Amino acid sequence: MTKVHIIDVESGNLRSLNNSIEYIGDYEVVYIRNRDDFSTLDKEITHLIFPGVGNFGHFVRELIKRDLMEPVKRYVNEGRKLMGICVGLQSLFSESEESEGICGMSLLDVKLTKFDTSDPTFKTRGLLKSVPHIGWNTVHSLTPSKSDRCLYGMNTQDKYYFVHSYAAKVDTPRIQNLISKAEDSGWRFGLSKYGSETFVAAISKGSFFATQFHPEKSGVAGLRVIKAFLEDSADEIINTTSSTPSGLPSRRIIACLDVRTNDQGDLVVTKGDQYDVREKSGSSDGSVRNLGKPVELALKYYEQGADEITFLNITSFRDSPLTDLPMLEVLRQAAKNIFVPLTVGGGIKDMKDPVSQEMVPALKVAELYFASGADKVSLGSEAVTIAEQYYQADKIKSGSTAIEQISHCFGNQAVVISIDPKRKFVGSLTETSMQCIEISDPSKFGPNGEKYCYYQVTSQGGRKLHEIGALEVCLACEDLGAGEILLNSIDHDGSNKGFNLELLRQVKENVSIPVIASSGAGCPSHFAEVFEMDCGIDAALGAGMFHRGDYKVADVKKYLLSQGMDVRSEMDMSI
Ligand code: 1PR
Repeated sequence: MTKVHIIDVESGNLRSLNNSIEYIGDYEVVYIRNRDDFSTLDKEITHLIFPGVGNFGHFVRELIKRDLMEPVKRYVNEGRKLMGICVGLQSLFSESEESEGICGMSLLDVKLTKFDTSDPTFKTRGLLKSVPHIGWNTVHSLTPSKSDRCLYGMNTQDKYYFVHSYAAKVDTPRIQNLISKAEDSGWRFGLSKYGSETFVAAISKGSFFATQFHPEKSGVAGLRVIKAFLEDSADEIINTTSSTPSGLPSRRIIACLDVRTNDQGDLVVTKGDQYDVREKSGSSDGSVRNLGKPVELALKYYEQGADEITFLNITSFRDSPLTDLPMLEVLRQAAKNIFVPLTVGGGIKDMKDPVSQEMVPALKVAELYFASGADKVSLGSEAVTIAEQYYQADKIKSGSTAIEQISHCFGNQAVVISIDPKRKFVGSLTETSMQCIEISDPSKFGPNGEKYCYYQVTSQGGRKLHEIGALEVCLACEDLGAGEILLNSIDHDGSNKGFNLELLRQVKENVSIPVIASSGAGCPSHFAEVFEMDCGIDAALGAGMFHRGDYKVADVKKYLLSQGMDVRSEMDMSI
């Protein structure tokens, strides 16, 4: 069995990478966690993978702490085979605006900079560009080289999964200089575009290769890239005819699975109407609605083309995830065969270990989920508490909240906030300090003729109301370091009447992180409606319509394509 070595600084989900390698062929994964491991294993390393997620400074500091900077650099300079991924690629540059004063490996003397939220491509439409850049994008330009090496099975027609806020942008003189000399120097660059900013998506030189995107999360297209690296088919013919890139990632379609234990003790996917998941009639009246098994359904949606899968453990505010091993097992099993991002939510907060009675920080709970195969964790109830405390403390950041701690270690792209708001009518703007929406259509005024509303946030699965609005929670969480918002709407949940456009617009127009539209999807045109709204939403989630089998994920994508919208479609699942 061929060995593949992976540098592991224990920050982020390496399980998926491991799984993708084992899925591709008869490989054994061996981890290198410090210099001693490196020295011991050095002679047997033929293929080294260097993945990184999260914060540039945190990642580089971990490499230094483990004394791995020098051996990795030496290994590359010896011309041996290495594949860097995401922050693994970034750390090969000299520095990043994300962590001033921290030096990377400087294989290329380039400083990474943050994407510009006021990018003109979006600004001219009155929008902020969402940062992080999360989603599926093309690598449109593969610079030629005299070297016979190509970029490892990459194809300009395929889409790859990116998630990052900082990048090596090509508008800097240093990168332009490197690209202009690429022909002679042997460096090859794959470029992508986000809005009007073009950045380095992949680089290679000799046996060295690195991608900004996550091949292990890029479906079959990504598996082909890893396979090409492992099989040394670097000089495979690739399609270099690129169409003009739009700079906009594909619309993301997410399948969501609300998971809980039913009355028989089995873990099932359920789905409620306005959060009530019990059957209302028939022989099973009163029992938890059972729509299928979590791993089987997740795999089905992956094969139908879902761009991400979200698991929400909807009762974990009662059952601690520390003892909720079946949910961790669901993730482990799902991550074996699903190669798109997996998000998990439910019960992520500081908590007491029910066995040892010791306090366990939310960061540790999140680590459990990441180690089981999650790429992102979603905070629900805890996010509301954090937002309330943030305003009580006059917006001063303590550094100790779950959002700050998880985003510091794993990057803000790994922290999703899931919000469960309910519409609340307001007679006059002086009645509340929340930012309100003015209702223009009189037929939609409140029961007492109220002309305003805001969205009051709930926690604990809709059971507890809080004196805070959805927008206020989102703004607080964004400031604290959340990377994405999963915006539910209890009023629309399970209704099949379409997404809550009013709420989505209010939030998306005021935050610059991506917002996932959730609740109410009943047919493919509802997805088109939310994307057409032109407030910058490019991800939408469906649950009931997929679980009931009314539509497949592929039906939604087919419809969006027919409406001229860009989606990722993988017709050929073979690697
Ligand atoms: O509070 O951190 O423990 O997290 C609990 C998580 O579980 C939260 O993300 C919360 O939204 C979710 N949750 C809690 N109770 C319920 C429930 O339904 N009784 N589900 C629940 C929330 C919302 C979406 C749903 C969409 C789309 N479900 O996930 O799938 O509304 O549905 P549709 O397309 O069928 O309309 P914590």
